[in-house]
Amino acid sequence: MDHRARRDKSNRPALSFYVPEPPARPGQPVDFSHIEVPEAGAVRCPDISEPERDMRDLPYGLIRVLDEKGRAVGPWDPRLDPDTLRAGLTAMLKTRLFDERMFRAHRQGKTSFYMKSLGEEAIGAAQALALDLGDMNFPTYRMLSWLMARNYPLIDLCNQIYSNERDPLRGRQLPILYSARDYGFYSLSGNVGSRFGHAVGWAMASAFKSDDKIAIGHVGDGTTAEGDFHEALTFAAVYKAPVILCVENNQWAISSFSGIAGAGETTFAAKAIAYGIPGLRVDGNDFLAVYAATLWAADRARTNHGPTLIEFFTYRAAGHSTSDDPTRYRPEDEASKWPLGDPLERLKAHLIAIGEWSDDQHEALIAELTADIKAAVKQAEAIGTLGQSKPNPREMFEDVFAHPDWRIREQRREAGV
Ligand SMILES: Cc1ncc(C[n+]2csc(CCOP(=O)(O)OP(=O)(O)O)c2C)c(N)n1
Repeated sequence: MDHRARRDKSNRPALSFYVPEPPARPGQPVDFSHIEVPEAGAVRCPDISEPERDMRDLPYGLIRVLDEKGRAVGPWDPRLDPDTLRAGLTAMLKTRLFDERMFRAHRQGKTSFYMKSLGEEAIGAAQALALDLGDMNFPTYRMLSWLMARNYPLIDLCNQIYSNERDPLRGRQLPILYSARDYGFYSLSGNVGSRFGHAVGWAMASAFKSDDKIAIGHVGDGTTAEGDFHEALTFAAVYKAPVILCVENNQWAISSFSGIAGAGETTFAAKAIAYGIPGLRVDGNDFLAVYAATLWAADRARTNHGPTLIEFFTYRAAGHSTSDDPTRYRPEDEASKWPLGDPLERLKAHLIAIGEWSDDQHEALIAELTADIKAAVKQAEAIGTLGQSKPNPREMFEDVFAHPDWRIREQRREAGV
């Protein structure tokens, strides 16, 4: 008799599997009780040369520098000068005002699509200032603040968003998938996981050429469930690529909450442990913590200590895009109750606390940036908004390959351009 048949199976429960659900749905009270917010300054800052096996506490902590009073505390304080802090604040504010203006432009039919960075502006702004010119960012679509911090021209953003004849990418990308090599901003890949692989490959190429430039790659929490994330981490770890790999855990992947990507089982930073590389978990709404963690990982990469995985713990305060309505899947007031606050308000409070900013200066900056944005929008609208003017169709066949192959020539002939 088969030994399996002798087992008594009658008392076994039926098999089941588990589908995680977010703690609150529309109409229910907001519930962030599962989120632990440790004191600012509580996490230690190890030397970059410390072996990875001695750093396995870091992915379970939360690196925070700014406390509730707006003071910078603890070992991760990057001790930035006031000009850098003001540059960060300006980039964040410019991003927020521009986002608001472009969201409205979408509702007015002037662009086909837009995505806001609301609540996540600290990440791109701090990293653009922390990393060197020449380093390469493989960004998400929520990193406009990087371009703002590096002073990318507003008019070029507007022309791309309006898909008009001066679109710097000549209609080859979605309105918000920017590409700005000279600003350290690699062509934004809409295939969400691919950016990690691109960043690792670019970093390895830089090392292969004995260059001194490093790469930084970004994905969202939802994208960590894709194979690309794990493949890139394997390559980065094995070849000790000079790269920083970041997960923006903004709690949502369109309408899927982060639990669907595994947030209930462990932290995203802790995924680093399986690959044998350091993982940092960082308050993504704390400009100073983002800056310090990025610099720490950059120092490791630049000194051939290998890659670092950083989880930025944050919250997507707006909808995923102009095509999304978040009130369908989460409580309407969830964003306003996010326990880590608003990154812009926190940096502003810090600058005021150290006597380097005031409410009046803030209001004046808003007025100045609003005027700049208005001027760029006006200039772009004179060239054309969606459907009013377009790049020449002939251009879609140009700059695709260094030497156009027969398919391109054939398609161009068929299109008659
Ligand atoms: C490979 C791939 N699959 C699916 C999509 C469609 N898509 C675009 S954004 C998105 C959600 C991504 O969520 P997350 O990684 O958490 O990033 P977030 O938008 O929250 O920053 C999806 C599924 C895509 N662009 N690429």
